[in-house]
Amino acid sequence: MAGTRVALLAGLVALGAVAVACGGDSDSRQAKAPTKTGRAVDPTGSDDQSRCDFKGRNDREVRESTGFGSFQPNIRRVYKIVGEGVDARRVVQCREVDSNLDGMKDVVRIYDDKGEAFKEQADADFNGQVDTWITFASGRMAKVELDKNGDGKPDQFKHYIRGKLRRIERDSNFDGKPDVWEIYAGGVLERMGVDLDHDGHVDRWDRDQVAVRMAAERERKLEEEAEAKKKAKAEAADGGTDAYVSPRNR
Ligand SMILES: [Ca+2]
Ligand SMILES: [Ca+2]
Ligand SMILES: [Ca+2]
Ligand SMILES: [Ca+2]
Repeated sequence: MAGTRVALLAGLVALGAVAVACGGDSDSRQAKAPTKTGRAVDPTGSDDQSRCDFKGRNDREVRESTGFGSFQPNIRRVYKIVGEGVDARRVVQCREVDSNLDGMKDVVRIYDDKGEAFKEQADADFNGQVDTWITFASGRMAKVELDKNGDGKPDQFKHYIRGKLRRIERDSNFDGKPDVWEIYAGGVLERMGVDLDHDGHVDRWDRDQVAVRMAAERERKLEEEAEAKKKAKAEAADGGTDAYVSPRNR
């Protein structure tokens, strides 16, 4: 349980929820600080499963910060500098976090040129393999793909319209083709189609059944929790841009 709590705390810190309240998440250049596991942080990201694109680039600025509960920098932001002189500002391009403080980055978010979230990848079970892929549209979640059987390929697809869940497709026998379709309205499961013989066509649509309603309630609660987490994460995010401060003036 202690490990879970550490991971949860680190996750909150990664989202900025705790860091803001505690005034933590201070920028740090103290690379090579000892870690909980005895590893050291390489500022080039070569040993922490970094997926941000900054290595060997002099048009990127990298900031490492340390979340509450971590003994080492566990949040990395990569910026590009836009404009010149007094108009110069940093635009975040990539942000990656070691949520469970094992020294390996497990969540990476890529931003577009305006600093809006574009894509995210996560290793939610910390086994070193990506299992969650998120696509954003206009900064809002549009698609979430999950790998439930650990084969490296997504088998659950959640589609969102204007940030609201509309459809889930599940590949329950992991043959690469969806066989369960769930249609949502207002966060509630409206109907569910099942392809029983796996020929790619729905054989049965279920509506207004007790099981469907229970599934809807379950999904609604899960989505609410996920939305709350995403909201906290979004609020804690960089907001895309901030004023550029010359290294000389920091
Ligand atoms: Ca990690
Ligand atoms: Ca994983
Ligand atoms: Ca899979
Ligand atoms: Ca299937």
